Amino acid sequence: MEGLILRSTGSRHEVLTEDGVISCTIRGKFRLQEEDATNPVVIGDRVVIQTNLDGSGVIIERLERHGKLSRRAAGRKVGREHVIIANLDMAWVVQSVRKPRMNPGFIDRFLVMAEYRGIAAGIVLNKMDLMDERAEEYIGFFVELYSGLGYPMMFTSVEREEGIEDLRSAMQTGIHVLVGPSGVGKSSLLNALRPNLALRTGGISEATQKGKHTTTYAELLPIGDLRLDGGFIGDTPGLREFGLVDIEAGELSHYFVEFRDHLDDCRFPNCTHDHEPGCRIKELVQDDILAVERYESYINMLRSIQLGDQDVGR
Ligand SMILES: Nc1nc2c(ncn2[C@@H]2O[C@H](COP(=O)(O)OP(=O)(O)O)[C@@H](O)[C@H]2O)c(=O)[nH]1
Ligand SMILES: [Mg+2]
Ligand SMILES: [Zn+2]
Repeated sequence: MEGLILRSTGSRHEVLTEDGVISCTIRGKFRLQEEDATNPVVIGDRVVIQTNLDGSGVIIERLERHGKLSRRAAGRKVGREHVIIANLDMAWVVQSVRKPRMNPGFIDRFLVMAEYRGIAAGIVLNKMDLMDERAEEYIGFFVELYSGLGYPMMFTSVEREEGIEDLRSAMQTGIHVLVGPSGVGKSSLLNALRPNLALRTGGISEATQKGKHTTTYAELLPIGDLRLDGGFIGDTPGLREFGLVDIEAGELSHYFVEFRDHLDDCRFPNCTHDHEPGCRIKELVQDDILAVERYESYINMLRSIQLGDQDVGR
């Protein structure tokens, strides 16, 4: 029987099947095949299980993954891949109008990682109730920029219960995640999307304007009815952003969607669009055809990669 991993705690895995949720262990042999990963199954994995007479189950196979989200493992298992969620269909970066203010550098890093991993990306702009004239001017420009690039945008206010229905509709099928810095309202959005479930939301500290992070274990939460073909949202601890892990300087420009069509027009085929003469990208930036804000993000990320410090430049 096939199923979907909803939650993994230690050696117990909750698997959604046509017959409901079945608590499973993993067949010992299966574990050994996974030498390069820290965790044999993660939320979002599609698996094959066998059921026991007592109603529990055993995972005997993991189906091929697509759209996985991972980071490098730390500590004892350093260097191995630590997969956080598998079969991710869409990642939404959450930003707030104010407190904290929308951060285009964060959005660009997120979009680049999503492009690199082949995961569809969207932007949720929360705390629309905090919009004022100054914020409007700053944000209006970026709203146009990102929608122009083809990224879906959602505008929400948990406070006023606005835009939540639109976001919920966009999540009716597939596996989604909300990614974003502390305090932008991810937990509040999760609560609003799933009114039956009360997650804890961290209070925002006036001094630092940073909310508390309260998620403690990973799980897939159904958006509507609990069905295999329904929509899910992955709630995972520590998923604030995707690092720039593994992207090489020479390929970075491919993940800026609006650069792609012009990359063959630079004088040098290995142009990094930085200092080289005859760079078409720089020309288009000077002519205001490509947004200088995106180019600056590109250069910031390029520097981070060149320095080998893939988390700076934020
Ligand atoms: N004004 C306003 N505050 C919000 C909104 N959504 C969340 N907040 C507040 O922002 C703070 C951080 O929210 P939280 O959901 O914990 O953010 P998280 O760190 O991204 O999970 C809390 O005090 C929320 O009540 C909103 O739409 N408008
Ligand atoms: Mg939270
Ligand atoms: Zn160039």
